[in-house]
Amino acid sequence: MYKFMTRFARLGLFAALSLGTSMLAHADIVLTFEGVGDAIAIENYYNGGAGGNLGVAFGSNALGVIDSDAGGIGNIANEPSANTVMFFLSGSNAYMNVASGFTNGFSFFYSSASAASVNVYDGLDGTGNVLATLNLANQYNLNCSGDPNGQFCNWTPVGVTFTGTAKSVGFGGTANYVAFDDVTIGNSIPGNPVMVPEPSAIAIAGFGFALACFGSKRRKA
Ligand SMILES: [Ca+2]
Ligand SMILES: [Ca+2]
Ligand SMILES: [Ca+2]
Repeated sequence: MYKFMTRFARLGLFAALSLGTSMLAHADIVLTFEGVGDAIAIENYYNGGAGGNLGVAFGSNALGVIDSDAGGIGNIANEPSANTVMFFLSGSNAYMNVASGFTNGFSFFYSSASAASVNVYDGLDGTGNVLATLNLANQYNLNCSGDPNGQFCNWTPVGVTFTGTAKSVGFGGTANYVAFDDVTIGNSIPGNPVMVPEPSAIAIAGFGFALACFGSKRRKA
């Protein structure tokens, strides 16, 4: 019993420390595009605009598009965060720039009417080295229906991890075929951070558990 408690306590402390450091080391950014507007260029919405000062800027071809069922022009349904997504009407200048850089991972949900690829670069505007490539399939209408309207109704999460520091993402080649939502910077799993357990709460719970184990060990000793 004594040895079991000692080992358990170490495990608890290790879990608390590793969760606390790995999950707090970087802040993921999830871009839902809610609030951008309909057929409105995203541009600096997340770079000091109404979406916050997140340091994320888009080329002028990246548009916010709202579901037609919500009053916009979007031919979409079941979007991961309703009712706005990102869409490119033309392919040139289709870059997302993060001037201060980002690490670890990149991910998003997509609905695509064409096979396509998205590249992560270590330079601005698609310059430098390709750090990672995300391949997209033609899946936009598979096994889904509108809400009540919208042909781009099937959404797939994709993500990559990479080493180095990324500064841009090239969405070129996806124009007029792919809708994106919940673009997530710093994580290979896209999504709403509200749905992820609070790292500080986990760390504190882990620490509490570890301390309880240490305490019981001490009492038994
Ligand atoms: Ca719809
Ligand atoms: Ca919808
Ligand atoms: Ca959205």
